[in-house]
Amino acid sequence: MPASKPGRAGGKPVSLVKSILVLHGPNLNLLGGREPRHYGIATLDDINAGLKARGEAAGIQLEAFQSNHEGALVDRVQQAGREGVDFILINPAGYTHTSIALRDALAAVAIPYVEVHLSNVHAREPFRRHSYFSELAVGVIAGLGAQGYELALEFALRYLHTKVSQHGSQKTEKTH
Ligand code: CA2
Repeated sequence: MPASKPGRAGGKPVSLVKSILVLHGPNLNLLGGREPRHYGIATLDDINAGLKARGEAAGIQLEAFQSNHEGALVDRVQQAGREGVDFILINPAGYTHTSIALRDALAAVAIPYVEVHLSNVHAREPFRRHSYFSELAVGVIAGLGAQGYELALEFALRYLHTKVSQHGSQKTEKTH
């Protein structure tokens, strides 16, 4: 992903090439090893490679970032705001249930996002049922394993395509 996109409109960097950031929270670097019952057998590299291939085929820029540190994730979200990233897919992992700071960062940059969880957080311990992120998310996917990321990306691609159509000349919706 470039440090900044060419051109600015209304103070926001703009580019014709859409970009999506995939954020992975703490311990997701361990995927593919322990706890396959909850999190499946795919490694994080497997998941990211699949998403990157699909992004490339769709002609968008896609970058993935994982950190075990809350501040690093906050910094990456702020950076995404400066870069003009168009959409975020985020699995905040354990921070789902604790991090007001990461939620605040997403609210501040106002980039639409889908919250993804590998496991069905509603079928596990009660503390996993509350998320600081769901209320601000465009949508939430949980319990579909690695496929959840793929479905979230398909949604994001269609969401961005629709947005371009609505704001460009391809508008097909009826206006009253
Ligand atoms: O289901 C999800 O995707 C979670 O976000 C995963 C988090 C958990 O705290 C959330 O409640 C639900 C935990 C990620 C830990 O990932 C591991 C992967 C392999 C081995 C151990 C942990």
